Amino acid sequence: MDKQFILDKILEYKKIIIHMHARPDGDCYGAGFGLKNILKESFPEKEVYLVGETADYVSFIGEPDIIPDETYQGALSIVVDTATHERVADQRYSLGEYVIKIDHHLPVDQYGDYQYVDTSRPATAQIILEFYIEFSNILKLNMAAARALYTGIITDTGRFKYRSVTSDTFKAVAHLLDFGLDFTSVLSILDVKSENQLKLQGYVLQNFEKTSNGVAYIKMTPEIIKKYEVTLEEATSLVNELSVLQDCPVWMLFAEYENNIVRARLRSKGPAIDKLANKYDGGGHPMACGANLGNWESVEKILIDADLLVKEYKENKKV
Ligand SMILES: [Mn+2]
Repeated sequence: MDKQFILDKILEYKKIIIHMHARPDGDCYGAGFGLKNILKESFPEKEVYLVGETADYVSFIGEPDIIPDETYQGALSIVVDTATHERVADQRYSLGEYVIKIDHHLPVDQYGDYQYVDTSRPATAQIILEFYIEFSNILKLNMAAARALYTGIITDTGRFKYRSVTSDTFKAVAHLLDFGLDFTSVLSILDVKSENQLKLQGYVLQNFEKTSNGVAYIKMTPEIIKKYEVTLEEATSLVNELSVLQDCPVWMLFAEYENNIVRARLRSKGPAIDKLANKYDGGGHPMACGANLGNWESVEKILIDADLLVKEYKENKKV
């Protein structure tokens, strides 16, 4: 992996199109808009676009561009924060003349011409920030980029709480504060919840269930989402409400996505859960994964497997 190689490719191309994953999260937006703003600030003569889906709760960072197919001619495509080819939000990324993947998820498939994957980084936004720091003699930061990168890092680290955070995370973020970023203004936007979201949070706290060995879970059915008038993203972001429950080192949230496909968000502060996620057509990080269950019946199956995982974990801890 070579950051210099990526810089050389950026310098070589006049047109750069950045791509994100479907249902973008804060890190995906942060890394994407962070990179876009750094490139626009550094190279005003280049055409730099970011395409993909919108995400309301981080829309303060920016809005994706809408571009015709022709724009891809002779362009460099850079896909951020996306482990697999299918997850790229706009499949036209492959129309680019050269494709670079920049990511921090465990590599599942190696799409693109060049892959920069660093799983030691808690956020792709941190990789982008470190890219800027390494070449700050050539690259320029602006406030839009600083806000985006900070958002990416704090959302993917749960406000610097996850195990994946290292001293490098703080060293990188220190550059944003030195630049003059008012980080409290970012936090105050991210922490705002609508009345409906807050009430749904109450619903989760009142209605979660748990398995006999300690897997906490909540089923976010379409009926509930409709009743509380929240978006799917708002509803599923509540998974970590269950992170504080005593004796439950693994917790999950189940929800129905497009075409009635049921997916799970899996989280752990005990046993690694990525192999469990792999078994259910999913993956991610050892402590945070997604899985495709297909239907509500499969929820019971993954709960049985997860319960066994927690049982073994607790038994091993006693020894
Ligand atoms: Mn990420």
